[in-house]
This record gives sequence, structure tokens and C-alpha cells, in this order.
Amino acid sequence: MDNNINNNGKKIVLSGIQPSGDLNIGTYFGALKNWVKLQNDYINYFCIVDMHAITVRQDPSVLRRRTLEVAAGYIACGLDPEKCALFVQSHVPAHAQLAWVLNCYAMFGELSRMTQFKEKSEQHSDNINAGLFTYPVLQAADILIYNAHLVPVGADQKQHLELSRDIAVRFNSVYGDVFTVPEPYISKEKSAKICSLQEPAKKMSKSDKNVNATVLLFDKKDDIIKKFKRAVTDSDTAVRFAEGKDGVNNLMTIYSCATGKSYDEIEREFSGKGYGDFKLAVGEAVADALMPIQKKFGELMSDRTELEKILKDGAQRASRRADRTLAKVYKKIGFLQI
Ligand code: AQP
Repeated sequence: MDNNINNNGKKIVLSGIQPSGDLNIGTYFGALKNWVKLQNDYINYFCIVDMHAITVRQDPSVLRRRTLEVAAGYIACGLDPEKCALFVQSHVPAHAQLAWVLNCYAMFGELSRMTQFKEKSEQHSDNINAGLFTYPVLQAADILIYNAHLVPVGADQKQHLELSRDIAVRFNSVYGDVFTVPEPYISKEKSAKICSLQEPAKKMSKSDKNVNATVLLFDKKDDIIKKFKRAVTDSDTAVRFAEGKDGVNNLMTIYSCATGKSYDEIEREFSGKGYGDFKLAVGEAVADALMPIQKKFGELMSDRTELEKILKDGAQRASRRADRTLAKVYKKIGFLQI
């Protein structure tokens, strides 16, 4: 089923990142680098999901700064504002408006089963707010408001996408074909999950308090190398991808993302060499890969007016499509049209 008009036969892609911390190589290799490859083949909506970020307490001035930095990060990583709508979620009110409607079509039981809610409730036991609980409904609104066909998601977000699909199907079964039922976008290449350098069984997260666990997109070369030198490995000495070697596996994944080399090539390159040489090589490869991004980021951040113009334009383009979907939903559910 397709609820999109005037999209030249191209499918619609939607994704977003929370400005809940500084961008790191997890968000770059795991999300942004893949989004860049979609630009020519799809109609793309990429947002900075500030409304999701406030489910955890944020310092207002830091949130404002990070929102702009994530926007600059999107462009510095290669997203072209001419080819995709880049915008801030709160600048398109239809997301929140649709989320309220969808809250009435999402069940308490299904939201209670969301593993991210359980994890975040444990991490923020002093602030288990209703927004944290209904977070996946807002996410469903983000997707369904554009009638997105495809959502590039990491393994951690599959459960939320499944819920968006369930809500879309439930709504459509009452009101007819209103929403496109979204599919996960699975890239042809194996998508990378980048893990913490200090706890390699855990995903690298923007909000990790341990500075040595994450490599920020805008870390200096010396700091990047230092962080890799301190990365947790194991008592073996061989650089090889194997079960039980989470730390080395993670470093191999990062090196592979930074250089394009396969695991076999990496194993051959470091055969007979120790972890010290390997960690240094990973640090240098990552610093080299990030250098052009950092340069572009600096230029973008020095022209705030231009950045704001891009976000305003993106929000207008997004609103045009979003408002159309919202009007249809309001009509279907019986809100008075005047
Ligand atoms: N470490 C990662 N490896 C691979 N993909 C990742 N993503 C994030 N971290 C990694 C992918 O980036 C997209 C945006 O993520 P998000 O900002 O919505 O939030 P998140 O997944 O909750 O990221 P964080 O860094 O862990 O944020 P906090 O710490 O605030 O909760 C998603 O597609 C995600 O899969």
C-alpha cells in the first residue's frame, strides 16, 4: 500500500538522532555513514529528535547547542540539505500532534514490553516519566507522519519499528489505508554495531559518562589515539575475530569501518603483531577518517545563520508532507473540520 503522492516513484526514508550527547563514532559508523548512501535513491527526511531527548533530563542551553551541533554533524558527515530534508523534530508540530492521536491506538501492555523502556527506567530510576514510556509512540508518529516506507534502524531499534508497524496496521484496520506500513531498511552491507571501548559487550552510547568509552566525532587526534590505547581487550594476543573476544572484535569492526578492510584482511595485516600495534593503527585510521568531517564541521558551526536557514528550510519541506498526513488523520478520526 502506498499513501504517497508526487514522490516520483522514489521511496521515503525517515531517520533521526537524539541530541542527547555528542555525536560519536557509533552514530557515525552505525547510522550517518549509511544514511549518506541513501541520498540519491530515496526521498529522505532526517531529523534531530530533540523531543525524544527530553525523556531524560537535559540542560536547556546544552540541548540547544547540541541540536545545532548534530545538524552541523549531519552535513559534515555528508548529508546534503539539497537532497534531503534536515530538520529539528520540535520545528514540525505535526509529530507531537500525531503522537497524541497514536497514543490512543497504542496499548499499555505493548509499551510495557519495550526493552529500551525497561533499560532506561533502570538507568534513570529517579525520573521514570510518562514520556519515557510513550517514547516509541512518538517514534511511530515520526515515521508514519511521512508515510515512510523505510526506516534505517540499528538492531536496538527493531522492537520500536515493529510497534510502529503494529500501530499503523491497527489504525488502518479501523479507518482504511491511511498509513504506509514501514519496513526496516537493511543495508546490503552488514551494518555495524559499535561498542563501548571500556565495556565492549555494550553499545557505544552518546550519554555514557565514561569519557574513555566513546570516541567523539570531534575528538582531537591525540585523544582518539589515547582512547584506543586504553581500550579493553583480552588476555589473548592475536588480532582475530572470534567469540569471547568482544573488545578485539569491536576494534576490528571500527578499523573495518574506517578503512573498508575486511576482517580477513585485518587478521592478515596484524598477524604476528601485538595489540599495541593494532590499537595504534585503529586510532590513526579513525583520526584520519574523521579529519575531513571535523574540518567541515568547524566551517558549518562558524556560520550559524546559514545553519539555521538550512533547518528552517528542512522544517518547511517536512511540514508540507506532515501536515497533509495529519489533516487526513484528523478527518478520519472525526475531528471537526472548519
Ligand atoms: N553504537 C552504535 N552502533 C551502531 N549504531 C548506533 N546508533 C547509535 N549508537 C550506535 C544508531 O544511531 C541512530 C540514532 O540513535 P539515537 O540518537 O536515536 O539514540 P540511541 O540509539 O539511543 O543512541 P545513544 O547514543 O545510545 O543515545 P543515548 O545514550 O542518549 O540513549 C539509531 O539508528 C541507532 O541504532
